[in-house]
Amino acid sequence: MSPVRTTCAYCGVGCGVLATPGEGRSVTIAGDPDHPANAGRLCSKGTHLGETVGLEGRLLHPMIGQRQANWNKALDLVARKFARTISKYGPDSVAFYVSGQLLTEDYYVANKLMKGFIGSGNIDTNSRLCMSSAVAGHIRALGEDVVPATYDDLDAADLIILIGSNTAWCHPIVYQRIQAAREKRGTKLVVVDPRRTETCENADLHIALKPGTDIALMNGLLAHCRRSGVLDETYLKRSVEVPSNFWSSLDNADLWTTAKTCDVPASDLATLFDWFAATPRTVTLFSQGINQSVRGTDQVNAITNLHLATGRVGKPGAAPFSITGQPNAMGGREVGGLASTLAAHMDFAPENVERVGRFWSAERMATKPGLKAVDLFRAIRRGEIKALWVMATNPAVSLPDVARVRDALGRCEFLVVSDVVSETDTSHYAHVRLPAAAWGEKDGTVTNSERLISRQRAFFPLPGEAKPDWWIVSQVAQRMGWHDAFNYHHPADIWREHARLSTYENDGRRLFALPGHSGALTRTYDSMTPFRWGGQPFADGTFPTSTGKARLVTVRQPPLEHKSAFPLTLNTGRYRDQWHSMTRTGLSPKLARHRDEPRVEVHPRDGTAARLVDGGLAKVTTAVGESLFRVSLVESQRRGELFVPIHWTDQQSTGGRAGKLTRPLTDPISGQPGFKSTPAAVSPQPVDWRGFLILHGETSVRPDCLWATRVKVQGGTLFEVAGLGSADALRACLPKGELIELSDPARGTQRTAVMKDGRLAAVMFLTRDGELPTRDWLIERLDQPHGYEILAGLPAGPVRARGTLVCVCFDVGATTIMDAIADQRLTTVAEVGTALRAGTNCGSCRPAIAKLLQQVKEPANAA
Ligand SMILES: Nc1nc2c(c(=O)[nH]1)N[C@H]1C(S)=C(S)[C@@H](COP(=O)(O)OP(=O)(O)OC[C@H]3O[C@@H](n4cnc5c(=O)[nH]c(N)nc54)[C@H](O)[C@@H]3O)O[C@H]1N2
Ligand SMILES: Nc1nc2c(c(=O)[nH]1)N[C@H]1C(S)=C(S)[C@@H](COP(=O)(O)OP(=O)(O)OC[C@H]3O[C@@H](n4cnc5c(=O)[nH]c(N)nc54)[C@H](O)[C@@H]3O)O[C@H]1N2
Ligand code: SF4
Ligand SMILES: [Mo]
Repeated sequence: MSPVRTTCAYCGVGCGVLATPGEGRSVTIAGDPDHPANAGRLCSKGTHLGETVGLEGRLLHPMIGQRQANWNKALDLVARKFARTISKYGPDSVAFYVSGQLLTEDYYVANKLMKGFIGSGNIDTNSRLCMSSAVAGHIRALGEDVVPATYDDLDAADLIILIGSNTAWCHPIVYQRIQAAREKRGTKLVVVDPRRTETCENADLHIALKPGTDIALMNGLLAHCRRSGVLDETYLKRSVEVPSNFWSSLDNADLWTTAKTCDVPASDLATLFDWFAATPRTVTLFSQGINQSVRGTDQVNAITNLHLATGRVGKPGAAPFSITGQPNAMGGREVGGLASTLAAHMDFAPENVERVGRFWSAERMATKPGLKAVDLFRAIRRGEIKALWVMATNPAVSLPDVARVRDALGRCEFLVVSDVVSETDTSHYAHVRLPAAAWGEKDGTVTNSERLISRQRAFFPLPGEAKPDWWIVSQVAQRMGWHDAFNYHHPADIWREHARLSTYENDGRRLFALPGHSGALTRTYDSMTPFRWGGQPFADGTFPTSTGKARLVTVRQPPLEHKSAFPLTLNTGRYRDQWHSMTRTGLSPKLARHRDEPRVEVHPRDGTAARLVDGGLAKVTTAVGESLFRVSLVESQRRGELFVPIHWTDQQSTGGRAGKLTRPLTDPISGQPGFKSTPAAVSPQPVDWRGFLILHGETSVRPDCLWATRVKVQGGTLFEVAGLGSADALRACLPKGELIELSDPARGTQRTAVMKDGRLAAVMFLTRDGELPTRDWLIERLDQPHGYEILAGLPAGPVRARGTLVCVCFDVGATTIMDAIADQRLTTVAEVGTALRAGTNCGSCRPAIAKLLQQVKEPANAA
């Protein structure tokens, strides 16, 4: 079969993918060389998409409670319950909570139903947790939520500042593009992040600022530009409104004060200041370290201030650049899927409500913004919102303070969840579960970080009774009585309407517009090639505000929180090879091995002070909850700070739960939660025993003990376990078969293997204070014939563990790489690639290899 051109399921880089379906549900994945976002490259997650498209765990039929139902019944029930709730309690008693992982067409229909026909603004999205500070910052500064940059600007820049972004892990193909620019034109790269992430490995400067001091940094930088005479006075006069107190608010922002507030060496800061002042072609790229803060909007404006005042916007290689997280975060913004926006980049101004109402022939337009995510779940908990429909997001994991969110979900009178997988922490509470079409089965458009619209295309038939999200929502709308307004037969019908609304009574004041698409034939839609809307925005120095000018916004660095019972600051974020709540990446044995357990990263000196042991367990506690993590003592953390990943859920683990720890505190303007900064404490968690289980094939067992994390491995499942008291209960996890056992009471070691028809079906190795072998050899032995020798856990000859997995494409570990560097005197990432192939496929691990090279070179500074 010839390859189908589609777009990656994951991040906002929006890479083009060539998918060639094979037998059954198999597919061969390659980067699309003709796609402008990636020119054929894919990162580790994109490369391994083929491992994640099986039907394991999929929701394939509508479910009412635990009973399978047909579509008719399920849709009727949803329509009836929503209609009844609305007629009894009014439109604001219902809500949708949707996602940047919906396609634009899905999003458009959901937004139209809620805001035009149900008549409430209560549709919010997980983009509230992700981009809403950028949206609010753009509207304040530029007049419209238009990202003023593209990836081409990264190619054309002489200085790139990555602030609050772990680009090497979260937007790897953009990171590779930045590295290419460094090689080609010597672009300087600065990373501003409290952690020394792998993004810093190939950077010219790392500013490890104290978290939450970004405003001080940006204001210091702007004050320096002013002193150095690099403000663009002509541009300021012509194109920017400046509040009267603006310049005086920067009076104290000298180098020394800034260095002190940010807790960074003044010499490093001086370097950054000089580079910035001297480099007109500067891009400042930011993401969650800026957005996810209780002062996120001000932080975004601190960045836009800097660019506006120096005239570095609307020109090649010069712009503030909010990089988006999800594949269609931008499409959601374009349709207006946030509770605070209406549709097609219009807000709730009365003339917009009237205009959109006319366009939709809407029966009952919402006239004011709805509740933002955190407030929405508060209202559900208070019983004010009685019916909720969740689509393509997992709020029981990803909202702050999930204990309260779960309480709200449990109290909700009617909860509908549309998802592709059957069991999620959220769907656990659902009254109705609706099976949605997944990536590879659904059809529509997505917009990436740089306003580039691409098609996602189906290459598999719909499995079971799964249906596209747009179809599900339209069916419910029709059954609620709005047949004509939701009579769509193909995503192209919705696309044309979306395009028509974007140009409807638009005299150019709304930059978001898709001229030429409202009449697109379905055939043309199907063969659509990627295109960007908006061109080079703001190139003429005018902005979509009432005066035509952009705005500087006075922003001040507030004092940081004073903590007593919780002396540390907890930061949360992402791992390179996992995606959010792991419903997809968790299915790939290769991706799972990069980090197979949730770790709390702690500076070694803080670790010692708290009596933590590297590789042991620790409990992280905050004002709202606690959770266990595996300890990782690393110099890459600043002192006083902890970092934990966001990916683990009830489905994979008893611990490692970031969502239990974060508080529901939000930015007053955007409503985005401050996920990156929670006062916390950490203490060691003693255990009586620890070990692992490896089971062949698929399994639904859940070990019942203090610590149990599961990961998919080649041919089976690996559980890391630890506990208190007796470990006997774990035996219930073993399958039936012939047991071979070995025990060493002196060390409290118990090793058990289960054979089925002479082949290895399971192993369980537990110990109190003995050694445990590496898991890899045992994993490879699954389903092989074995005898007692399996209980050694190692082959008979000499072995070398490969260490933590670095290159998932070629299965190369850190120890193997370090040995090769030392033995073969390798000095560059390319030489390591030639020797071991590591880093030569997707390239996501190249920063990690660079870090290992550095460690071999400077063992004293090794992390
Ligand atoms: N591998 C992978 N990639 C992903 C995702 C994924 O789940 N996995 N998710 C996607 C999504 S939806 C998103 S939103 C993006 C997120 O992409 P990123 O924003 O790059 O990812 P995060 O790890 O959330 O956080 C970024 C960095 O902010 C830093 N930070 C914390 N506090 C501060 C601070 O006060 N100031 C500054 N300057 N920095 C701070 C953190 O230390 C962290 O390294 O990634 C996308 N890409
Ligand atoms: N502490 C902390 N919390 C965070 C963050 C953080 O940095 N720190 N980051 C926040 C950010 S930026 C984000 S974006 C969120 C992400 O958080 P979530 O959106 O909750 O995470 P996902 O796991 O991506 O959830 C997507 C769900 O949709 C399902 N799904 C996938 N495709 C489809 C589809 O086509 N249709 C339907 N109906 N369902 C589908 C998946 O199976 C999965 O259950 O987490 C936020 N939470
Ligand atoms: S960078 Fe990776 S995860 Fe993001 S779109 Fe490209 S291939 Fe997919
Ligand atoms: Mo996100």
